[in-house]
Amino acid sequence: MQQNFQKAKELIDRSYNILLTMHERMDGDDGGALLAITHHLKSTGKQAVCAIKKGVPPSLSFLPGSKHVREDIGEEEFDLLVAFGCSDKNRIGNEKITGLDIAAINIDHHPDNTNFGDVNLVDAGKSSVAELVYDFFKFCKWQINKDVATCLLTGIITDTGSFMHSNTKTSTLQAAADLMRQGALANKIIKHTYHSKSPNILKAWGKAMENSYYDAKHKVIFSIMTEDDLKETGKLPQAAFDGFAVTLNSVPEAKFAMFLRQEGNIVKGSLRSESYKNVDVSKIAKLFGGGGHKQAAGFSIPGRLTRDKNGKWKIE
Ligand SMILES: [Mn+2]
Repeated sequence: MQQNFQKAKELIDRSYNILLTMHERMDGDDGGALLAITHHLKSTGKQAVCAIKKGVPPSLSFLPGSKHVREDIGEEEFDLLVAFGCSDKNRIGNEKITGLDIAAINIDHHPDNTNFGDVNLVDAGKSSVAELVYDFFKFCKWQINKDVATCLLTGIITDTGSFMHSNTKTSTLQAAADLMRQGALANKIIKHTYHSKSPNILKAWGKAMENSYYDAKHKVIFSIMTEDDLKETGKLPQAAFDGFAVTLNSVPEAKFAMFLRQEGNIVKGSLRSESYKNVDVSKIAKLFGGGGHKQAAGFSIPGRLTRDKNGKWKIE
């Protein structure tokens, strides 16, 4: 990794117009890492443009620098692309960006990353892209100010479930402690990312809890939110169910948790498990065209959740 860090640093050092991007629907980890590097680039006088399909969700608008994130690029020219959390280039979801003929740095911690970059900073052993980018800052001896620290700690906190998941290693806690020393406030980040739900979202979670079902034969806990269920809850923000699959995954006997919900004409699936359960949920997600990590994965497929006359769920 040190060699790749060196190559990435050299590429950044000799570039001036840098485009930073990630997969659509910014999350705390890739988004935090992207903004942290943006802060550094701007502090050195470089042009840094952040373009993310569908922009910043309200839960992450507290991140310093988030108001500069755009949903698309214009006619400007770039000499370097930095992509965060994309296992392959198409996950960027913007043909204008994927079609650019410029050098690319690919930063990720998905085990199925295709190493599409000219330089790849990919380590599936890291808790988060943010922890990897923290190591990169340290390698480059770049200054970690309060804004950078807040962005990186947000990535670590959101990807470790506030240090509750098994990906929390001693290196993760050491990085988090150092980021707090630089001024990042863990309690404030946790408040923004986990403990701010509208009454409507709480009701929707209640409905999703009520719909949960434990299949004792296959040892799976699942829940389904149909269009009808969602009608009752009213219009919800996109991130309304973030974290629900983690809560569903509280049953010790269940090998994994699966949460399916209708979102327009798409069925979204979230899967969670734990290391001691020895299930690779990313393999299940892959069957449906999705992906992710061993213990946290997801997919989206076009279709509609329906129930047949025997009470069996289907996606039509
Ligand atoms: Mn991540």
